[in-house]
Amino acid sequence: MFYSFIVGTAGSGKSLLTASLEKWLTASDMRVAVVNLDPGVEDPPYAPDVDIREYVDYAEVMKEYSLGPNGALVASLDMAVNFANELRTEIVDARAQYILVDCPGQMELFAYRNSGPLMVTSLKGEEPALSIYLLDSNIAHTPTGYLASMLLGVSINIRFRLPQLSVLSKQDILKEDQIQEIVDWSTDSYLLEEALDGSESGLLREYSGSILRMLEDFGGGASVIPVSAKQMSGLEILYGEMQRIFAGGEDYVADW
Ligand SMILES: Nc1nc2c(ncn2[C@@H]2O[C@H](COP(=O)(O)OP(=O)(O)OP(=O)(O)O)[C@@H](O)[C@H]2O)c(=O)[nH]1
Ligand SMILES: [Mg+2]
Repeated sequence: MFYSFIVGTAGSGKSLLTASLEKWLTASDMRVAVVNLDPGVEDPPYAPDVDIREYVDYAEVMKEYSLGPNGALVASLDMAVNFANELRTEIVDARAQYILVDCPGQMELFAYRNSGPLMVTSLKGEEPALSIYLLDSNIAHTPTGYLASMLLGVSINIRFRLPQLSVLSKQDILKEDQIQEIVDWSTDSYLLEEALDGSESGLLREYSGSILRMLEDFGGGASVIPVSAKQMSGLEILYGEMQRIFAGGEDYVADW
């Protein structure tokens, strides 16, 4: 069993990528199980094999504890951790090769609360796992947007302690040369420095430079993988990278 946790900012395309990846893997004769970990989702674009909504009622939590949407999500996840064993049993019973886990929209809450990483650890057990971190093309097409997205990716990496792939989601909304530019930023920090020079100045430019160097120290340099879940493009390359990690047992996590 290979676990892939799909994470990214709200609306970055996690659920649709989960659906498209399931389709792609199934069409390639692989057995896939999809896990919905988002208590608040109403109508995901796939039929979940395992669903957190069977264990916690987000609307009920919101009402009973008089919480807003984010507070209710936090509370629902905290409660759901009590059912991690049941979820895990369901996943194992699905007898799939690939387990795709669609994570909650408010990834910040999911990753920063203890319940998020605890859930990840409980679900995967000792099985090989990775996270697929989505950088939304809507945000990552500017140098500072790209930098901020990568920074968030590092936060996730620190918390999940899993090998991590960075995916540029919704590539279909960008032009070919824009996509190439972002891919180049990911593999050559000098080009990102240049782009920052062209778009920022003063203190903001200085801070951006510091963040960039920090990212480099953290072990940047792996290319982002452009995909479009809408057009089903880039999935073959994403799969190749997943395979490389699963087969090679590579560890992308910094040695703390
Ligand atoms: N153009 C384009 N739009 C996309 C793509 N993937 C997702 N979207 C759109 O982006 C919006 C959000 O997609 P979701 O898959 O729900 O994103 P999410 O990250 O699961 O969202 P939350 O769970 O609410 O955080 C929807 O309107 C999708 O149709 C894509 O590859 N291309
Ligand atoms: Mg979603």
